[in-house]
Amino acid sequence: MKAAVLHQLGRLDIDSVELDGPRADEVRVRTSATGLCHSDYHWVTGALPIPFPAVLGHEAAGVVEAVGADVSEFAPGDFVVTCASSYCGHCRECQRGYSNRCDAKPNRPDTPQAARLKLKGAPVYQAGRIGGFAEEMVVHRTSLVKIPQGVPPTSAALLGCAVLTGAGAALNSARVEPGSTVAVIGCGGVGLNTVQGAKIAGAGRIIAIDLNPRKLEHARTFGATDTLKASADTVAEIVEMTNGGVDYAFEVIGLPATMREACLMLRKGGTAALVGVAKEGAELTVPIQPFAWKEIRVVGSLMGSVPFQIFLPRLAQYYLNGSLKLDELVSQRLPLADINRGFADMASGAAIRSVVVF
Ligand code: COD
Ligand code: ZN
Repeated sequence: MKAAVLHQLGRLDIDSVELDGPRADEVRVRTSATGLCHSDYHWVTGALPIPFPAVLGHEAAGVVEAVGADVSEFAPGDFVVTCASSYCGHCRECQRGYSNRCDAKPNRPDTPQAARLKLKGAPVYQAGRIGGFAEEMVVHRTSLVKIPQGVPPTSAALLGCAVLTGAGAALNSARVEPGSTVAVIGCGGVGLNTVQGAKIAGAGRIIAIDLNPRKLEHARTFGATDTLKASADTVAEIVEMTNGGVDYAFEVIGLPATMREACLMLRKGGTAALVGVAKEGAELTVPIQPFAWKEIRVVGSLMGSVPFQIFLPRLAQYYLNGSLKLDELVSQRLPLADINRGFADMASGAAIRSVVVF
């Protein structure tokens, strides 16, 4: 089968690879569509390390082709979405209900010893234990969830990362309260979903902040009530616009400077949620006194902060009843052969999400 393979930094090559499995607790899925996430781009550029060769892509939708002997929850023909939050079910985090933080992700088919993907007999790493930029995927059963029919595959694919991460930050990590004032710094594929998550939560005012004016226009269509072009004065402008600061500030880029701004733009009792992941070793510097005088809080956010098997069908239902936009997140559909163009459009800021369709 065909796959886009990362052999070196900077570009993907289309190769014929061999796929093995499913083994007992795995599922083989024919890929319908896979979104290009900024994390994939970080691997392409080397901003995040990954072993070579690798098949990237973790935000996929497809149809189950075959299930392993121990899999009873899926059957051939099921419409499924992938998520990188596979889990063991036994560790402390899973047992507390936070399988997104699982300590012992199962059955690592992405390790050379257990590789399900091979190129001329040599192991190929499956990014996110998924490898969605390929015609088929063999994944652990805990990397999948069934999605109701009626969500088009190109839209459904985005549920597993961009929508889960973005909307989950607002609805689960920070638990935005009805009527509150929210700022979202960085309105890309993930941040726009934080905007619509805040809207679903009933936020009274949602201020979108981005360097790119086109992203601000998009943010309005996803529910932002106000927009602000990011500048050196972002914090002062937000404090002025809101008469003292916001109840919730989301950083959805991954930069220490904008994370600091998220903390500084809070009103008393406000919460900053850090969704972006900064470079290895990066540190956040913020004044300490507001933690006491203003009782501000800073929270992390990983893959929506909940078990995705519960949250993604709920998000699909929001789409089906018209309260969550998915189709509008898809800027372009690409054949696998044009995947490098999709990453170029991400780098230039031209696309919200580009989706490879098979
Ligand atoms: N000020 C304001 N806006 C900015 C700035 C800045 N200094 N720099 C960039 N931006 C804007 C860009 O214009 C763009 O609109 C947006 O920030 C970034 O959007 P995208 O579409 O490029 O990126 P996303 O939305 O796909 O990804 C953002 C993440 C924060 C999720 C990502 O970069 C990241 O940190 N990934 C790892 C975290 C994670 O858990 N991800 C989920 C699993 S992959
Ligand atoms: Zn992602």
